[in-house]
Amino acid sequence: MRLVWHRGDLRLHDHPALLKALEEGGVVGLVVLDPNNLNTTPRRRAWFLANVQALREAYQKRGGSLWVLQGYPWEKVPEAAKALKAQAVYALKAYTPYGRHRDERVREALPVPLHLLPAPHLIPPDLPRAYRVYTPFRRNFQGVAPPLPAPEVLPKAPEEGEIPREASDVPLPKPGEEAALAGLEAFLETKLAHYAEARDRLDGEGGSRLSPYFTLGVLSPRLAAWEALKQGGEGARKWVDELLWRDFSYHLLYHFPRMRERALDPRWEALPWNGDEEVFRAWWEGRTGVPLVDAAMRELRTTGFLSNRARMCVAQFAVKYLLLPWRKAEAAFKGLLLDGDTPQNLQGWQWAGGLGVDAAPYFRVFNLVAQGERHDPGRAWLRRFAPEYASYEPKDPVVDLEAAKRRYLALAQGLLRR
Ligand code: FAD
Ligand code: IRF
Repeated sequence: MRLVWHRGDLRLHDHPALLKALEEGGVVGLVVLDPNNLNTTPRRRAWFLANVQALREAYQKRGGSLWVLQGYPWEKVPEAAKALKAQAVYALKAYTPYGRHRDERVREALPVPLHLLPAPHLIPPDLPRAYRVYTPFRRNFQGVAPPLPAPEVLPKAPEEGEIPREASDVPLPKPGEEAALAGLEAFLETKLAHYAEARDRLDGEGGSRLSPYFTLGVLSPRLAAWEALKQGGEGARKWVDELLWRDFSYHLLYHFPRMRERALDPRWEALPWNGDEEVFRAWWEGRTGVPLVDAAMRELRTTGFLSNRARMCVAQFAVKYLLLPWRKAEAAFKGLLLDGDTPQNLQGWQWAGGLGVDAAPYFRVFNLVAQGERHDPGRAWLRRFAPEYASYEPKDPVVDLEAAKRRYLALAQGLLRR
């Protein structure tokens, strides 16, 4: 008997560890509900638990079973291994600081081997050379290896553990890999061809909206890229580029774990951050008087999703215009996202905020009126989420946009001269 321990890979398709364990003999799936991961907002807990439930059903449908235990993995994985007399535990390699720490502790606590197989990324995040800039990182892309099929049948085994239910304060997408695969198919069929032009829409309708699935590994990025490239075209190339940005995020955090606490370019830490709680709340609650920012923050709160363009705008506004303490804003933002993911969110904030990720120059400061007019030309998105505004012109804004931009640029130039 072998244990297959699922963590951020709640699926059966394209799963090297599951297939490897099956080659060796009997298999039982395992999820450990880890207080260190589940210490988050109700919507994010609910999304994770709904996908654990869907994974259990996928195991059952094929005749197998998924154990779900609650507690610290270094206690629960050995307990499950002992109860099932497992000869080994199989999992996909984790690349985040906590994931790596956890896996070392589990390895020490386990009387049997823990086999960690490379997770299907497009570029392995743990390249020996560390890149801070996307373009040279991307040169390591050598094409996509074919995805692995899901097993059709799984060995029969006893089942153990209840999956708690949690109510979400936002509607959740349909959980599970079947829904994710259907979503992928629909995106490829109807939107991929126009992706290059439509991806910047503020309403997010140009993208796949598959991020909540990718974040929990309900959908394999390798399978997604494989299917897109099979279809081909400019849209496919652009979309795969975004999946490569996802790998770049994992790569950055793997090599620079300190970016959880500090800007990748630590010179920016010396900006005079504004600790005023009122200003933070205005941003957070979407009442800054800047229409684009207010619509975006309200969409995020009421749906758990936001387009990439809107994320860039609100993060940059928080960092460059308001000088809000960026880690506090980054963490709060992640709590609202169903796809909230430590590496991607850190990368996104440090890129949009010009804090050292990639070659994003500090002097790139969005004009939030022009951004709105350009990427929501009919203002349908603005009307939907911030109907009190008739246009993208600010109304009694918390900061004067021109003055705040000048102030930031002067501060930035001063820091770079030091
Ligand atoms: P699509 O356009 O369909 O792209 C396909 C997939 O590629 C996405 O699902 C995602 O997995 C990946 N991807 C796309 N854009 C990026 C990017 N810029 N960086 C990294 N990966 C990308 N994405 C998250 O999944 N979780 C986060 O916590 C997160 N935080 C972000 C914070 C900020 C400030 C910014 C600017 C971006 C953040 N992103 C994050 C990246 C991006 O905004 C979302 O992945 C994307 O908007 C999700 O929509 P989609 O699934 O329709 O993407
Ligand atoms: N992984 C687990 O093994 N156990 C859990 O309880 C997890 N809960 C999560 C909740 C949310 C909102 C997200 C992800 C998880 N994950 C859990 C996946 C982790 O990201 C993954 O285990 C990683 O290797 C360690 I989003 O952090």
